[in-house]
Amino acid sequence: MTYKAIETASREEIREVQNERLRETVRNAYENVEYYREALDEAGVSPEDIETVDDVTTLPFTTKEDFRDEYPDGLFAVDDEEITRIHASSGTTGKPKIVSYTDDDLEVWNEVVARSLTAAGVEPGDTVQNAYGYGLFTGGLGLHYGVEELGATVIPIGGGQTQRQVEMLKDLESDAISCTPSYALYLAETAEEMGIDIKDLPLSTVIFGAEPCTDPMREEIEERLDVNGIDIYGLSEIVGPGVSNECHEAQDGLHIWEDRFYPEVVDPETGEPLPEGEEGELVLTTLSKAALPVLRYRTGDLTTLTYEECACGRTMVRMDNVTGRADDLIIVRGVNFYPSEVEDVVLEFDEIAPHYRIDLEREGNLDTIEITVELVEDFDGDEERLHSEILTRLENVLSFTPDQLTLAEYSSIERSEVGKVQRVFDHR
Ligand code: DLL
Repeated sequence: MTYKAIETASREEIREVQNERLRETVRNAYENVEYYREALDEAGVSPEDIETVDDVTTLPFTTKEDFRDEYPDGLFAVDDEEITRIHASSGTTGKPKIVSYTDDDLEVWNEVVARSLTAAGVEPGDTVQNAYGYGLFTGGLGLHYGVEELGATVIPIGGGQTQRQVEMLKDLESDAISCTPSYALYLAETAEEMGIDIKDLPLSTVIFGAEPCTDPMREEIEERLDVNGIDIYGLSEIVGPGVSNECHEAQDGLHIWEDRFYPEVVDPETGEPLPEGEEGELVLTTLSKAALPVLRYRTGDLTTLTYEECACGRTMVRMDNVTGRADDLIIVRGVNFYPSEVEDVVLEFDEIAPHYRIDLEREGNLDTIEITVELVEDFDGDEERLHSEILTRLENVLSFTPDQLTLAEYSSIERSEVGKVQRVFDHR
């Protein structure tokens, strides 16, 4: 089942819509945003040069630094009176990126979230407990209005209050919960401590996003909660949650709502567009945002695209789930790896809980790395043997030996009840 007919339209039809909306978006950006007027002039591109989406590659990139330089509203294309809502994405450093929406933009956003929920298997009449934080973060209100748009019931509980969340899940018999993947696991742990078997609840779907989640982590969520784990992706600069979503039918990549957001994958180093199927950095162009048109935004997220047919019948391109960002790459003593590689190893061991942290230090001129993992609650095996097994696995996967591997007690790694989990601590 789809929410909108366009989701199964022919590729030609989708392209027609994209062409027209791209032309309109570039015109809006050029005429109403000084930053874009200058950037396009500099690139020698005029809005009239843009005829089809093939011309998108002639446009300059927009980066998160551009958002910061133009703080707070230098990228807005409409007057204040036309703006209905503001959100912001904080990130870890520097000024927040401020984003804005007109009435029409909010309608589009609600619709793409309703499409996403439908893809996740949520139906009108279902109940969705929304455990994303409400406020400037786009997760809370984004999911909230999408659920309402779909005609389902939203429980706006927001982040935190985990025991309460468990009670509500039980008492209100929610069909789905939306939260970060790490929080889904924390919910399972909390339910267990409360003596409630979360698998017995009617909950059938976890719509997780806002953080990377490897396949083994998803399996862990599905198993621990006895649910379908469905990935939702998005970012504030483009709209918020609802840029793309997995379908429950295939659970094989996230359909990008590409009549609204035009995707490319580029080489993160050179910015050169990459062919279908090759991994690179996702670049997105909004196709119908009035308040904040964004041209070729460098998301920093690593993925691949496939236009192959999907079992669900949707014709919209799929992206691989994002397990890392270009800037997540950890470089220690000349060796490069992504945190997701550590996650894959952690999840291989039944004796280890699905929680870990990576600490990077500098001692003199030397970088060191400590990996901390957690034993499961009822561990009663041979710690030394386990330690050496995990170390060997890490060495094989990372091609170097972490300076320290600590097997910590169950529950000793801090859980994040609100917001996004932090697993890498760079003290250098
Ligand atoms: O995290 C929007 C969102 C809310 C998405 C709720 C899904 C659910 P930002 O705070 O602007 O917006 O952060 C965007 O988070 O560039 C990715 O690096 C990461 N991210 C978002 N969704 C996923 C996902 C929201 N499903 C940044 N998998 C993005 C991996 C994700 N990373």
